[in-house]
Amino acid sequence: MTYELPKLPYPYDSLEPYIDARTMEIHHSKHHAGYVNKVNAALEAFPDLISKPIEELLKDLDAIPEEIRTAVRNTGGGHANHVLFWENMAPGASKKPVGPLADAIVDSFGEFEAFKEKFSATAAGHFGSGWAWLVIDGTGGLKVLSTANQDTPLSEGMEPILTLDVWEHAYYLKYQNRRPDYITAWWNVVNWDQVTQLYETILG
Ligand code: MN3
Repeated sequence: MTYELPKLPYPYDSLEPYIDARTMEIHHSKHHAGYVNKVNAALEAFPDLISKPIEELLKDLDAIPEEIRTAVRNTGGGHANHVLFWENMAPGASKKPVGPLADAIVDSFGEFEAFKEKFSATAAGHFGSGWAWLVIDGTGGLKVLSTANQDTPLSEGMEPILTLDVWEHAYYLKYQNRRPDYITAWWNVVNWDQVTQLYETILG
């Protein structure tokens, strides 16, 4: 048993003009596929580990044998983070959360626009490669934060529901050094139906 690269739930060109088809194709079929291949290689001799969902391994990195812990953190994180990132987007999706998630965002950030500003500033201000996140923290509240490289909030006891890849490979072909323009464009393809559903599933 090995981890597999999931098919995208939409065609590579369907997030145009916000995210270009060439970037999507390389990002999914080369970068994400590379993480899947590498985490499979790292876990080849550990069938008891690879039989578990990748999220489960990332939630307890201390339980991973030391010789493969960094590989699982980096390449397993790379796999899990991209899975969420693809699911978080869709062409023509609803532009705002509704229901309990919409209420929780207002409770935590004051209003939806204030949340967007905080998330965008966090993504723009993150130094180097990494990810911006909206997470459910240990108390059930919402938080915005960023992580470096392929680190995931799962490893810190939090449940991510929305993420944005701010590695240069995610935007450089179209936006070059203009990461803030990529972030502004990305909001147009966030799939709030999926984020809302994930929020409700996690909080049960
Ligand atoms: Mn990426």
